[in-house]
Amino acid sequence: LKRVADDVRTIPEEKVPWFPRKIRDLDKCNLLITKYDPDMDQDHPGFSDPEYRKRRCFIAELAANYRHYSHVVKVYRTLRTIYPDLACRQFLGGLQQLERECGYGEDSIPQLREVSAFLKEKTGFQLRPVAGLLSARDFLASLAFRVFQCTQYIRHASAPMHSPEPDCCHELLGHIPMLADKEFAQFSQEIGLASLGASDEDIERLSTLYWFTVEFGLCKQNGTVKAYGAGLLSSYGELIYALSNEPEYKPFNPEETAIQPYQDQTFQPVYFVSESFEDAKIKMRRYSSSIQRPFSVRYDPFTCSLEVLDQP
Ligand code: HBI
Ligand code: FE
Repeated sequence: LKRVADDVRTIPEEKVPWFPRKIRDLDKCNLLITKYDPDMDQDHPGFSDPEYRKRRCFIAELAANYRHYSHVVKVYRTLRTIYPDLACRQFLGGLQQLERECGYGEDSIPQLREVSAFLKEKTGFQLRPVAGLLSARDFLASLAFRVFQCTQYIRHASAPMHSPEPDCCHELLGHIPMLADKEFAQFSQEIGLASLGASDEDIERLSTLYWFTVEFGLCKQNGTVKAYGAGLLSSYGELIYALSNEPEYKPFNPEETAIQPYQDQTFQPVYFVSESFEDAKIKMRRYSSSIQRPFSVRYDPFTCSLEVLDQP
């Protein structure tokens, strides 16, 4: 049984107009009829309003540059197949909710505003757009307020499975599902609170802790090891590698984890395994209270502000 569209191609002398066959072909369905647009049509009510025409042009240009990002489809599809075996239960639960309630799917990239509203309801976390990689101090400070700084651009299409910097695939697939978990949200805020006003050396140790937990953390679950780190959950290659028997595992212990040298160019040689998020949070809290600061901080969720208490 031959499909009609295949037949079309086999009869070259019968010219049938081209038509789209895949959703990404809609990128080519872009022929505009301009005769009624205000640049061409003297009867258009906006014809003599340069401000209006400028703004219309700006918005129209965004539409003209819209592309169906098929490499993002590939990222989503490839990772989605291995999550059930390798991702922790909290991640899988979060992702499922995002797929049901928030427009996650291989053919759609949700809006930051929607995902932020979703998280706000689940754990009080909110997203704020960021222009790129922030300094560790600034990035960690936002976590104290349950704000996650989220990049919005997409990785380059020539390398769909890798990005040297955070991009929206990394944020949406790696971080967001985890931030929908209450225990993990609390753990993240804990690191943020510990970073406020800390010395450069303490910031360095806290970012190493962040690296080996939030980005590359593993945890025990029903007798097996699963991934919860966003760097793993957004990288097909490293996710498989981290849960193979190649790398070394060490138990998560903030004092030791905070001084472990790390790799941001290749796979990690060592991963830290937590007993549970509850356990990681308790250990993290104990570690942060050991950081010397001449004051202590408390976050007031009612006013979304910090109370700084001077220590006697
Ligand atoms: N900036 N935008 C952004 N996203 C991150 O995930 C991020 C960052 N700056 C530093 C950082 N992560 C970590 O490597 C730690 O230093 C906190
Ligand atoms: Fe990240």
